[in-house]
Amino acid sequence: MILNDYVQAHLGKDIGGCSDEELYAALLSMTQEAAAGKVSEAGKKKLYYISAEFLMGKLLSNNLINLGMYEEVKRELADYGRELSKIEELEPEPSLGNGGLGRLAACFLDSIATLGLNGDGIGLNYHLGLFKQVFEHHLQKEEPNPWIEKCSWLTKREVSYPVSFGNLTVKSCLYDIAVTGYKNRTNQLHLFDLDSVDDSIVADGISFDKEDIEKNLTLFLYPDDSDEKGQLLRIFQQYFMVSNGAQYILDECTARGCNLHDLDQYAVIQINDTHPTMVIPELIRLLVGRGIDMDEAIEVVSKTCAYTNHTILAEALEKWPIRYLKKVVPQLVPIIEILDDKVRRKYDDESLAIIDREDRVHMAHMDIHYGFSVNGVAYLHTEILKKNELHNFYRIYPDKFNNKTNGITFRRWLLECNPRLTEWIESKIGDGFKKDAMELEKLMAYADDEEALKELQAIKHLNRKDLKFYLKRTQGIEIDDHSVLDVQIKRLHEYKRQQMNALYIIHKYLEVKRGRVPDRPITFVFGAKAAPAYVIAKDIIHLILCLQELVNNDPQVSRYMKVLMVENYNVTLAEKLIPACDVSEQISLASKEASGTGNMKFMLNGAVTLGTMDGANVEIAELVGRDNIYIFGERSEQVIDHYAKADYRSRDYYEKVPAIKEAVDFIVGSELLKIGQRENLERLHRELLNKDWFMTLLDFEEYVKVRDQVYRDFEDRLAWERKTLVNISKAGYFSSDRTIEQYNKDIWKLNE
Ligand code: 26V
Repeated sequence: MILNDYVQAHLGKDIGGCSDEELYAALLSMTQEAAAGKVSEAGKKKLYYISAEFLMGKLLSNNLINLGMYEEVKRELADYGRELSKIEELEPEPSLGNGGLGRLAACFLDSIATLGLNGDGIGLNYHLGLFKQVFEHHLQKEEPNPWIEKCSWLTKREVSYPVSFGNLTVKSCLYDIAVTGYKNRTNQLHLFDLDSVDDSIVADGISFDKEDIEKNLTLFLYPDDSDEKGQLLRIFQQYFMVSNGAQYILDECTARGCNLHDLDQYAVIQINDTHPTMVIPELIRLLVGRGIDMDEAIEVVSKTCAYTNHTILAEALEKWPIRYLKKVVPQLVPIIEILDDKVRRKYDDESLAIIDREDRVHMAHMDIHYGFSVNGVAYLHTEILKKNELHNFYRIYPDKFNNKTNGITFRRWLLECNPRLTEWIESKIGDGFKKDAMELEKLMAYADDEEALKELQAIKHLNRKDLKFYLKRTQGIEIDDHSVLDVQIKRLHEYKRQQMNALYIIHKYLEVKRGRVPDRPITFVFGAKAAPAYVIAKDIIHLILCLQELVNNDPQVSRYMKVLMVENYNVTLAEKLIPACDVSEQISLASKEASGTGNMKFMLNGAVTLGTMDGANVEIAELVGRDNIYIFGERSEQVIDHYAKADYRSRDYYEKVPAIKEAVDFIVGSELLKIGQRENLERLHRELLNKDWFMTLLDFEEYVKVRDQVYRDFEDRLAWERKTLVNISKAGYFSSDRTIEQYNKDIWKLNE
């Protein structure tokens, strides 16, 4: 009776006498106490995973599962007629991330603790998160997303460091979130913050005085950087994160007996994308300040830092004008100049420079020269880095480059979000898969077992019903639980091609209007936030919301198809959508999606992928075989070739293929203009015709063909369920436990 005893002792009453709020607070402190009991200092060397984002998701159920208390707590609550899922709704989702990069960091923390490794996360405590998405007049509007409550997972620590920006010095504070491993140790996520930050300076959506650093520093993740003040603020944030991180690391390592000359034997720092890159010059600066000479400091730091690249999009490879750095972090500039100078002396190749001829500092270049490892996040991505994007670096440092295909934690993305499927798997192959995900392969024994396949189908249907009630309650939209559920959930970006999905919906709408109805109704679901300053991405949201209005309110059509864009897509929504989904849309332009991790979550929960040969889709296709995935579109080499030759003209496709012209022109046709804003729809139409940088129209015809085939195949229910089963049984490779074991073996070398 763990929970009942706990509330008796602390509140003097039993579960039945407590409100949901009291139970939530009790569960929170009870798990925190249990987690604290598993903190361990074991291990001389420690990993520090520095990241601007940690997209943690709600923590209550996750922690209960990892601490082995979940079943018992659920049972105890049920004895009193109470539900854990209702109590869980009281928990706000921490808003500390944007997309895949942040969710990956959260999965990694889970696996690091689960494998018993000595490793903490370092980031920032953004009070108002990324932003809360609300839909108004079919447009995305941004609002603050305050998520920190009195009763929370944050624990304030007695740690503070001075951080200097030119002539402004601030004193930080620190909050920790305990990271529980599955039946193993507890690690920490350290989130630095500033006491003086003031939420009340935010007015009118998410705008605020970008120059009031003491009040705005940790308000938002990725504040708008479309002007100079915004870019300076990003640099303030990045430096604040890494300076605190570096001071913390040096303090901890010294306390463990490190003499700083041997830092690399006590610490390894994983730099998650380029946002934390300034940790390199900052550590060098601190070491020199503690009496180590410059050359040695550079060498020590280079042996301690490793870099992960998460994208090949040029816009995301940060290049800061040196004059910005001079304003915000003048103390780093002479060090960066030395680092650049060393490179220039050694290599007569401008493309390798850290400070380019336009006086911009290439953060990724600093990571590659002054880190000991560079990794991509899926096989194809790493190959493209080596052959194309970072080829000149690969030539001089072939040994630094390595691949670490992403993974996801099965605790959250199977055990927690899909208890029905978990129980079914356990009934078939025992519970070994919970510790060793590769055991899921044993499910292949059921690939031709009609009974088992029908059970699997029934589970999906029950999950669908849960989703139906949830969406009705939270989004006010009714979905048909017998329809095919087709889902695209991810950051909104042109390269991910949500616009191609929308064009298909238009195409389908017009077909239904002409009397060609699908065998079974289809529910098209989207979930995506667009960066506040990304105009076309917001236009794509507008298009989808207008389509939702048009399709769902057309009685002739809505019996056959429905469109739903969920508001404020987040981890919690993903956990509801994924277990209920049939078709997983992974349709990025080949070569552009570094890996994708949503694709892995869908596969694990038995959805079948419709995708291009991009990112980790390539590895999924290899594992499940071509009968169990739907692939379309031009391959990455062809796409890279189109860019090199600049020979893609979207207008050619528009003019050549009538179905493309029809769908594209529908965007500015009278039906949608009645619902939406002319300006947004016309801009999107123009973009598709005149630019289409991510080649939507290139793959559209084949997309339609293959997607229609998907829906036809769905009607052979047993054959479809077999695909589902194959997907689940081959998903073991994508456990983040495997990924982390590889990071540790090849890069971190902890416990050696
Ligand atoms: C994106 C944005 C967009 C909003 C404005 C600020 C900002 C700053 C940085 C970025 C880069 C995001 C990088 C990212 O999330 N990459 C994703 O990383 C995943 C984990 O490795 C991977 O699965 C995805 O393919 C990749 O897109």
